[in-house]
Amino acid sequence: MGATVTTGSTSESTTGTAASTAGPAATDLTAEQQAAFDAVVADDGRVEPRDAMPEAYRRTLVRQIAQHAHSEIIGMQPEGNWVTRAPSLRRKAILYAKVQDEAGHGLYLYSAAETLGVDRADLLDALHEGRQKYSTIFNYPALTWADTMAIGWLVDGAAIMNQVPLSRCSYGPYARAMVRVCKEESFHQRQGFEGMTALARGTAAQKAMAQDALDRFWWPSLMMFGPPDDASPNSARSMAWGIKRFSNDELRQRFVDATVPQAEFLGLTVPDPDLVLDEETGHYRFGTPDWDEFARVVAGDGPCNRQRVAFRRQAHEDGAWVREAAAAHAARRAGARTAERAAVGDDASRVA
Ligand code: FAQ
Repeated sequence: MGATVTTGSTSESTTGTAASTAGPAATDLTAEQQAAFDAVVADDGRVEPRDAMPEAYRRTLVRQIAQHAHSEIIGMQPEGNWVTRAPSLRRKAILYAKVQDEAGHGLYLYSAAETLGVDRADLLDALHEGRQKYSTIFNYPALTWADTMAIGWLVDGAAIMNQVPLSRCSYGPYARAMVRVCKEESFHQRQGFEGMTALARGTAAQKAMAQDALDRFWWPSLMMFGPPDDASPNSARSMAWGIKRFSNDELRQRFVDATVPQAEFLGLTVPDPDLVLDEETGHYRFGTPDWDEFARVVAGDGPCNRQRVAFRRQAHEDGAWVREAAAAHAARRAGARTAERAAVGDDASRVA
């Protein structure tokens, strides 16, 4: 915990400053290194772990990738809650696979973060101690089966809208991790939409359940894209660095444009009295999310924040024996391999 890592010319505590946004100015590189970095970004190339990069760029990536990884594993909880109560064996098998996929996404992302010189154990400590964030959406409860389907449709739908551009992010390991993640999220979104379709075409009670889920998940889904552009401290710099390709508001608009027709297809009503299609632009105009609520949930005061973090901490503690066993097994295998190599060396010298 609190390990100090050295990356390039600077060192920092991975549990402390890695979680904060502001880094030193981009002048911590030599002029030649800075020019090489700028050229890669300008040519839409990929920065790789071995390349020199500004410390502020590295910190921004650690912050974003860690928050993204935390979101994936905390995001297993609302739907995981329904695995034992799925309405059929088919739905249960699909949901189980989806929740496992989210764990896998967390693993790719922690691995991508580790290429930036941080340790995943420190990142998990930062999550458990509330020093790093995860997406606000996962602090809302999945109260009904329809909520689980709405999460697939809306939350995975929003995740794809945000993450497809990230597969062109300037940092190679993050961009490559996004390719498989997006393919899997795409399946998740379709299973959610298919499940919502079954409910919307079902009994009156099932349709009402689907509408209720849309009512509760619509606005929190719009908040997933982050604060409005004029209140987003990181966007301008992240876009200049090619980490983000579109602003928070641009992606939010794309999500609304793509999702409203889907709600109409389902015969459901989007809970926004201001929603209207602007015939001239072809885009929907929509109301303002409750940014005070967003700030409260980010600050730890959402409906399920405490429960989510407490459950995650408990799961981590309960899994300690697995990590210890895996480490002991790896150490024993490494020892066996060393002994084997030594024995081969002895034989070779006898033959000679
Ligand atoms: N929740 O200046 P910006 C998924 C923070 S994965 C909490 O605009 P930025 C899969 C932000 O971090 C969902 N915090 O920041 C799944 C920053 O914090 P700071 C997660 C938020 O980074 C589906 C501050 O506010 N996806 O759903 C949120 O440029 C189903 C100022 O904001 C990702 O993480 C929020 N919603 O843009 C799993 C994608 N929004 O500086 C299970 C990668 C903002 O104090 C089931 N991340 N903040 O540390 C991104 O694209 C960006 O980080 C944004 C925010 C767009 C989220």
